[in-house]
Amino acid sequence: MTAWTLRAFDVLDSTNEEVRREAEAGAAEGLAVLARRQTAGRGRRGRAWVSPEGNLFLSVLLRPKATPAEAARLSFLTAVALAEAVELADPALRSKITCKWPNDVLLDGAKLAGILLESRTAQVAPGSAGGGLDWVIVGIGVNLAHFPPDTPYAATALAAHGVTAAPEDFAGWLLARLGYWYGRWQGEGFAPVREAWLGRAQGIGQAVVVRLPDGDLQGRFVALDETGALLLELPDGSRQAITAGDVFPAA
Ligand code: BT5
Repeated sequence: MTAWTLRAFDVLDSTNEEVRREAEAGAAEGLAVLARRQTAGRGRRGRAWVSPEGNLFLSVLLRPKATPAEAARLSFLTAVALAEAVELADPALRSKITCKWPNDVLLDGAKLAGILLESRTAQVAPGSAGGGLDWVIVGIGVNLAHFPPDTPYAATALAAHGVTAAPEDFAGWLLARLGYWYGRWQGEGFAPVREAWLGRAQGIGQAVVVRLPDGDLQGRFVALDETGALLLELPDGSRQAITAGDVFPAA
């Protein structure tokens, strides 16, 4: 299990940005940064993350011995840890918590939390084999107290379900579960993480729309493959592995 070094701030631009600065300066694996609020919280692909005080903003620094493709699967591991942390906040929420491909945790079908993975590949001498990872930052935002009302995918917060959790407490539960799953991933690979994620997957077997940069794909979400790709069964019966995109329930 990873030993975490937690640093807490009142305000930061982004906890991912703070950890990136520390990583570039040589910080060791296990640094965890918590902020009460963020002024430039970010999501994937340049999107913004609404970051008011009362919610959780946490980023951790990892330096796994893994390829970039393997490290991309850390989002599933984080989602499972997050789901378990929510259960520690209130065990009664167990049946309402699901993991949505690739990086969200839903409560009663609405987005409770988001995960942002950022990484840097080590520089390699020209002509040598591809570089390993220098660092991976796992950034986690959880709507404990507040959620934005006007997002394309409906959002929610723990407080909206009558559950009160302080960011410091939630960070403790989350880091404990994250350390556990990171240890298992390092020892056993992706298989146990995949199984735990599938046990909580949102929309398996259902009709979905996958929004890709060049258009939408309709199909049935049939599985998560061994690499973390979403397997989509198309109307003609063929299967396509989706490695990046946003998933919505089919209308
Ligand atoms: C994510 O992006 O879901 C990843 C969010 C990661 C945020 C954490 S907070 C700590 C760390 N520091 C950072 O700067 N970031 C990480 P994505 O799947 O791209 O979702 C972003 C979209 O979700 C936005 O475009 C909005 O539509 C919506 N959104 C924004 N804020 C939200 C919120 N608080 N709750 C639910 N949805 C939100």
